[in-house]
Amino acid sequence: MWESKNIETNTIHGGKKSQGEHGPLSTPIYQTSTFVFDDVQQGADRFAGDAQGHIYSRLGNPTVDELEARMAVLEETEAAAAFGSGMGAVSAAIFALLKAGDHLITSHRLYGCTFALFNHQLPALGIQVSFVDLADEQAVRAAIKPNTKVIYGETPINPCLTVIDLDSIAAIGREQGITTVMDNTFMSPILQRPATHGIDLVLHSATKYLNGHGDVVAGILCGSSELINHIKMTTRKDMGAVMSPHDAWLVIRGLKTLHLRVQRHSENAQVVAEYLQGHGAIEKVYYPGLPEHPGHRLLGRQMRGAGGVMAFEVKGSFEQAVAFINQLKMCKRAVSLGDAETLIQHPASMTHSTYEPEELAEAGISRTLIRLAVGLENAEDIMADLDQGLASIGG
Ligand code: 4LM
Repeated sequence: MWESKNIETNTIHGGKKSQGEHGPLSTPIYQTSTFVFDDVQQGADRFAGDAQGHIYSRLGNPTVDELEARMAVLEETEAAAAFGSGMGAVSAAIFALLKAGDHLITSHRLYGCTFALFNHQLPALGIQVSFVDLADEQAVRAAIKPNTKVIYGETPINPCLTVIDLDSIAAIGREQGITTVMDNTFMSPILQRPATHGIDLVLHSATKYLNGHGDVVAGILCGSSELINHIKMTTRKDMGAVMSPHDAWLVIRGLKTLHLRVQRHSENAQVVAEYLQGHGAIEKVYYPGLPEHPGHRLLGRQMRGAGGVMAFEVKGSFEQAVAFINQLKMCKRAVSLGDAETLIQHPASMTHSTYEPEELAEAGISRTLIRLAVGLENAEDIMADLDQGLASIGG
């Protein structure tokens, strides 16, 4: 295995193993459910953990192993575990770390399904949850109880791009013996590596930037070998949200261009955010690349760029916001983000429809809020499409 001090090189070579007698450049897809034992003893030794070697693809697969090794290099952690979706990774982490009677501190600002898991499923299983502003260190400290086991956040947060200070959350976790988990989906390891700030577990919806081509649903967790092995041998093995070898291969392929794609997504988004901010039909733009955004101060310290996602509010009614989205010709009306195509969606009725109206208000998601995941097209074309859409509603 070969590793560089430069992440651009590591997206291509980091964690890559030599591939047997034929020496293929591309990682082989081990499209197999099970692995053959020489004899019963060998099988028994593998099950007992006394011998190396694969058993069954829910427990591990060479193509998936390679993606995990590559992600561990990129996130600068000892190990990684791959899952069949980002939510598979969230639930595997949470159920491995929390049991009935334990307490979770999180934010009321989260991706909609993560919020639904924390707000509905966990309390039903006897796990206590406090929703606080994770950007407010005093609020986090005040929420800690003797049974607090996990602090879970996203940064920047979906969809309003609130930025959480990683150093502050990691310090609280270390000091209080609480495991910290951070969803790094919006940044990718190109722009932010939470483990280097002391966060214990880094999470990705690999569906997004890591894969980058809109053709896979996948998730990743990165952390210490101890934590990752625990998750692999408990919730991943027994709940079974595993990644398929073919999907792992597609994500590995995506990683090779991650640094180029993320750089272009960020450059395009900066231009588009500035354009929208200067447009008379726009009420407000939420993007950490704009100096007015409260998270802007953490650019450079924890983020190497502001990423490709922004949200904005149009002036006027909900109906006008909807008419604008419907008027777009090139930008695609779709949830998800991190793809080559610019994607636009309405959080209150789509990604965050799991929130009740008062919960939406608390999370800062108005009915006129629109999320834009800027793609890799020429920024002029993206702005021209937005421009004709805004003109159609009188902007
Ligand atoms: C979306 N998001 O926003 P899977 N963490 C974050 C996410 O944005 C998502 C997940 C986890 C969107 C999906 C429709 C910050 C998903 C969950 O979708 O399970 O891979 O990831 O548009």
